[in-house]
Amino acid sequence: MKTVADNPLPHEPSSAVLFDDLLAKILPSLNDGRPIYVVTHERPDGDAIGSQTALTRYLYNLHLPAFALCTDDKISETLRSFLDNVPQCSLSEFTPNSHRIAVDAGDASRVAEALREYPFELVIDHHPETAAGAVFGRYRCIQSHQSSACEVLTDLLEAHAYLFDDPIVNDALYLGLISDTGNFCNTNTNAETFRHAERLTRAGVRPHTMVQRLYKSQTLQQLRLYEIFLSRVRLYADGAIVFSTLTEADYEATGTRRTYTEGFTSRLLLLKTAKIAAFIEKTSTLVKVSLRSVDPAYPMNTVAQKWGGFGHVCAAGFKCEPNVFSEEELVESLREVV
Ligand SMILES: [Mn+2]
Repeated sequence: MKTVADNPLPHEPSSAVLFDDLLAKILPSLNDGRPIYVVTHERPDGDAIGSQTALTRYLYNLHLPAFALCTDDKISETLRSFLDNVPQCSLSEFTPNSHRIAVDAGDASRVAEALREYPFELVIDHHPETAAGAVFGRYRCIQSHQSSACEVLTDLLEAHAYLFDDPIVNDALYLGLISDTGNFCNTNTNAETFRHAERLTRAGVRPHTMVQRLYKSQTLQQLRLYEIFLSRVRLYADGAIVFSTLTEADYEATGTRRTYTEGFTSRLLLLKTAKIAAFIEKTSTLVKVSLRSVDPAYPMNTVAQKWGGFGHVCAAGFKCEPNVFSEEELVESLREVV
């Protein structure tokens, strides 16, 4: 029987909540007229926008004043096309006299800085639990064995008798599934993932249309950026470790933005010899590294942790200041696990 972690306030009793009862338990308390903000992580990906859109729309359908609180406006046009189906508001419109729910973001450091001081009532995530995460949110619905926040959310909605009758909710849930599983190719893809995909497909989601919408949307500028990305490929450990780098100047030269690099890291793993891929993005103030591996035998989260980052076994990352980053040290850390 799945349960949900409960972090009661000091004056409130703790009450174990069964996963299947979570929405029934929490929805009445959200129905007091205050806005309900659904928040996701910064630099949101398909699962972040998918879970944010699906939950906001679901609450909206229940006539609750739910809004997707958009804290990072640099999202791709494709993801924007999903989000634009639900009521939204920006950080400048945020009021603390509200309810807050986080999706695909299990600890405070994942959400916008301006929101970290406010308590969240519900957290829905699939990232491995961290010490910082354990105290974030009253009800913590963390299912780290599941592929995506959208998969967790699909189960929650199904347990609450959602009839899968709203194409906007269904498409958004499917968006998260295909984004985080790399269209059912990554190691987090399993029978449960397909069961959820089947449920959504039977309800009317068109897999072909969704893939076209998500992946067949590249501009010439993006292809040019990818060309630069490929020209920078470097190999270590006999080709088992593949690196590439982009800088601010590359985005400027091609007229692109950092959001245009979705999926780049995984594509480095197409190389026959590749076991680990590292994508390094450099700006004058920040280095951001995305790590991917082909197999859980090469744990990327342990490497990311060394640098203050986190993530899943096969997909993790970290950020640091340029003066503390050393590519040689990163190569050494990766050699230890390959
Ligand atoms: Mn996710």
